[in-house]
Amino acid sequence: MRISDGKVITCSPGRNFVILKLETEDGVYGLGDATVNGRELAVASYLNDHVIPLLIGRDARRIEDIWQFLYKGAYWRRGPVTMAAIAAVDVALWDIKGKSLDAPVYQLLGGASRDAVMVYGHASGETIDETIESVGRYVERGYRAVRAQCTVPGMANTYGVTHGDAYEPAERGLAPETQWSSERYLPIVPPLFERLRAEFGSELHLLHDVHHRLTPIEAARLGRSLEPHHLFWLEDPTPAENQESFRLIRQHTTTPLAVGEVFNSIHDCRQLVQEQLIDYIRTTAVHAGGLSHLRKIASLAELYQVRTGCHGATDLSPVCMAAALHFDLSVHNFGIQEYMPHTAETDRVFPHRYTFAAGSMHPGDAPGLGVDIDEALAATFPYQRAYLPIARRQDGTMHDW
Ligand code: GCO
Ligand code: MG
Repeated sequence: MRISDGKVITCSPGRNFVILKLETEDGVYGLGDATVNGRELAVASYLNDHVIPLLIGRDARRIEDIWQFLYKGAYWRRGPVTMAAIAAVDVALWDIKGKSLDAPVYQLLGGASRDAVMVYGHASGETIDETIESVGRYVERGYRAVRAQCTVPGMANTYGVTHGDAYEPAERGLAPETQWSSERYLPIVPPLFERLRAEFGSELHLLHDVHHRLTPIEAARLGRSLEPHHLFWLEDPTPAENQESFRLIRQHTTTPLAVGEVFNSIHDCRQLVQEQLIDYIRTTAVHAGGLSHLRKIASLAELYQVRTGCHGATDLSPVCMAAALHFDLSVHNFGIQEYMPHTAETDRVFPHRYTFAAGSMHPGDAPGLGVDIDEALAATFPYQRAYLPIARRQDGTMHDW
């Protein structure tokens, strides 16, 4: 079962995606997601110019060997571009294996460990009242877990606040500038969750994303002040390059922590997991080396009772979403899956078999990943340059977005 062709498809049905399609001489093909939001074409070039030529003629069944070949063979290892490219190959090969064995990928990963996968949706509002209404709409749709974000007074374009359901962090054109003030942000979060608990009772899982904005001691203070409202998790409280800073947060609060959407290797997760500084690891298939590498991260995490919480924003294509759901359904230490529905155009370009019902999702039982691409339709949505916003403090200093 030799790989006979590889093609990179860049398209923009509402937002940019980079998809790898690998074909075998037997006529079976597989898809992998290679989208790195705001830096898409770097991965497209890495695949086209450096990876696809190496794949032609290789046995598509040897997934682990091809993974190691691309990782060790690059010499310069890791990093988001390299790991997203390896991920795309890996996920496409799992798709091919599933199709050739007539089995959904989750069956190849050990079979279902649960009936369905609990997901969380994204609620937000300009005010606390609006955010409560937004959470209520998710509850009405059956969600049992909701992330809540609220505009920081005086800060237009606060991270995570949307108008309508199709929240999209990247914007076409050049990177927009937003403002940030931790002083204004910190006081609004505890009253938001106090009101949400009063409104929705203790069973609804509530989540919040700090998006790397606070210092460790500010994060510790926020975590402690949220303890009475028992969040499911507080996400990315501080940038995680310096993982020791999580020791400080952990010393001060029992609010559960989730980190890792920007990680791309098990080595990025190692200290946080082994020192039990976090409760949920957020890596997902595209940015962390594909299903093969994600399974290793989850196995490491399982030893320390850290559970998975795969990133699932709109910049992760339906191909990645499907891969994540096969992983989530099978992995023992699953925690939760993020779910931001894609635009109608994206759903049309990527017909898929995964479904949502009663706050949970299922990848479906089609062979492989259960997701396809309509290439002719994709071609009608050409790539458009787009960037994530940047953030500056009120005196103009660059801040983590
Ligand atoms: C999340 C994330 C996203 C990221 C986005 C960047 O928790 O969903 O923080 O909203 O900002 O994926 O491309
Ligand atoms: Mg996040």
